[in-house]
Amino acid sequence: MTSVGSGGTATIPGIRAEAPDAATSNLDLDHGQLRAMFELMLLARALDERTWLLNRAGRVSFAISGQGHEGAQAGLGYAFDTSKDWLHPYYRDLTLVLHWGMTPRDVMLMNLSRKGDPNSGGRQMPGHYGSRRLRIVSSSSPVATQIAQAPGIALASKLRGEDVVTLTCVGEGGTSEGDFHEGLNWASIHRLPVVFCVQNNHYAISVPMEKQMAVRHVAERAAAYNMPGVQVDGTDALAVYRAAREAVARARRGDGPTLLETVVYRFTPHSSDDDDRSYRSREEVEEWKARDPLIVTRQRLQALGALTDEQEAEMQSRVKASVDDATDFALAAPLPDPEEAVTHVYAG
Ligand SMILES: Cc1ncc(C[n+]2csc(CCOP(=O)(O)OP(=O)(O)O)c2C)c(N)n1
Ligand SMILES: [Mg+2]
Repeated sequence: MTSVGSGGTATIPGIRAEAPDAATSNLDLDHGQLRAMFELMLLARALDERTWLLNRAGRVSFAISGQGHEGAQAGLGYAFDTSKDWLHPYYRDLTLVLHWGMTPRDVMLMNLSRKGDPNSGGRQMPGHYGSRRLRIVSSSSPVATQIAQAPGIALASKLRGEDVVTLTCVGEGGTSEGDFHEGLNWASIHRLPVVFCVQNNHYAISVPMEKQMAVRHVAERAAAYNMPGVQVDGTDALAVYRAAREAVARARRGDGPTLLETVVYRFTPHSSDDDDRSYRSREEVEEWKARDPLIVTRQRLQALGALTDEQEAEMQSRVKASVDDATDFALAAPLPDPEEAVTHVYAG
């Protein structure tokens, strides 16, 4: 396990870590917003679980999961203004794209490769999100390309004088790609309004952190680009929200980018094509599941008096109805025409 213990602190020379008590103090979200944030996490988890069931049943070709990352993404998302800010996501960002306005039906149309899939019309692998309407930039499969591209979007916003911040996410493995370093360097030189979030789940498929980089914490990489590096417990949505809010405010002020490291764990194998038993112990997985972001964030809300059992039961039934509706809708939706397979592949 990382040094960020439950509740969210880490004392690391040179980088700032969010204190656990900070997570519940000085919050500008009311109880209704806190509940909506939690319901978003429940919805993402339920959709993700349904996707795996459909994969195992032979209906969904490929599943790549955000289970375990929901707290980090919900906390991040709530710090942005989704009516104007841009999201350049990575494949685990289901919670974020739902927050940015993608619907459960959209997600299931993607998972089941249907013609009506707003991401790619059913042509891309599931997990490659993109929507011009929602300001979600299409993801590419090569890891970390979005880190080089997001500063370009932020530069455009800056040149146009817009009050717009770009959020981009990547795994910790992606921080060893050249694109990551070029992107951070460029964004810092030009003080671009961008927030880089590394969702550190300790593995790049089977490769553990210590075989990926010689620093102990991803946030330390920020020092090389003269930007703040903040490490936060990604199981605690409120701690992430508070850290992200500061990064967004810094970007809006014109003070430039921030590197935010959210420490999480993925509960599933890397993808539906992976067997994680070959590289991590069941004990390790169980230890992290005890710190499921749904458990941690539920406890935070209950401590604030923002969530009762009855309210959560109502949320769960809304979530189930929504996931059932999305599944039925997408299963009944038409597949793309075979000739559409080459749309946008060759010049028309
Ligand atoms: C440039 C490149 N190399 C390798 C791959 C294969 N690949 C896909 S995801 C992945 C692991 C990435 O790990 P990390 O960045 O930690 O993200 P995580 O999946 O753990 O969230 C790899 C190696 C790829 N897509 N692109
Ligand atoms: Mg990883």
